[in-house]
Amino acid sequence: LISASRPDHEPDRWDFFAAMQLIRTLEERLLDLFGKGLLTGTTHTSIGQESCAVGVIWALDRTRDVVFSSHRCHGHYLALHDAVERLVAEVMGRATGTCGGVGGSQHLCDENFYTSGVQGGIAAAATGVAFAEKLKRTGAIAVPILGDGTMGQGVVYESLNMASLWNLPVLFVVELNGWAQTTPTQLAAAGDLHERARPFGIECRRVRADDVAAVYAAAKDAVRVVRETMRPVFLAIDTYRLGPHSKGDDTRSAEELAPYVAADPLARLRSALESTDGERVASVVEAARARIDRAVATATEAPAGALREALERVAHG
Ligand SMILES: Cc1ncc(C[n+]2csc(CCOP(=O)(O)OP(=O)(O)O)c2C)c(N)n1
Repeated sequence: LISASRPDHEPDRWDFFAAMQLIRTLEERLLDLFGKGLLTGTTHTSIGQESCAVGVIWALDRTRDVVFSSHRCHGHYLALHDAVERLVAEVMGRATGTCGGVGGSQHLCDENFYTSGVQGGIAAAATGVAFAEKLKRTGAIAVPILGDGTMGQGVVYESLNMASLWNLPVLFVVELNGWAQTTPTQLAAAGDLHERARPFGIECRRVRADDVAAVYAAAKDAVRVVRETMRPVFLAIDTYRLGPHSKGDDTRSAEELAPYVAADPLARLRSALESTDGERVASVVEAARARIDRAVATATEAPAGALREALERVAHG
């Protein structure tokens, strides 16, 4: 079974590829299902940003670290818990979904994984959880994964302040994808976002998302520092969103996207691996497709969750 969670051994390029391909396949399928009118609500894909999810999440201790993600959360969730079937059922509003179909795409809650569609709130939640973990002496760290647009939210700065002042084990991650919905980051944020946490006395690090192994190495070292020093670290990842903000809402032209499509980290990894073993690449791609097919078929047959049931009652009397 193709898996999005970290293997027991130190991951190699094939492991990274399989996990990123599974995330891409799932999210392309979700867009397709929305297009066919088979899903309701909304969804935000991380197409083009999969190396951030896999690189950061695989650097964590999955058994105790606590991850907080945003509206763009599927990749983070799969990299942590590999719960393809529960996620598909959740987005389809089924009782078998991660949250019984009540949370949908943006509001997942599963053991040490939480998401919220309210921009910035996760920074404060993660800071509070880090405080609790510190008091309990668990050795766990909290990891809020934010977007560059969310760096305009005041609560993020309150959280950076408290995390630094109280020496809390928080790894603040920001995925700098250049856009907040339809607003380019450079029209909304003054100064250098890579250095945003420095005035709070927080060490700022950066990495490019082009190479998932580099993201993994940078995140691993940042996690080590947070755990050893019990101090927050701020990790900025330069990436790019290749898909629309949510479903069809893309104001960017094909010319603007073209160089980023050509530099797609997943496509580049795939062609590097194809030059060593094309058949193995094809079988990874096929295994991802087959797993998503099965997950969609199973969820389609599953009973409706409480929210969907209530909505259907309202619609049909
Ligand atoms: C408090 C709040 N304000 C506004 C929104 C609407 N909103 C949803 S996503 C988004 C853009 C977020 O941009 P960014 O943080 O860069 O993340 P990205 O979508 O690029 O991953 C906005 C403004 C929201 N969900 N919450």
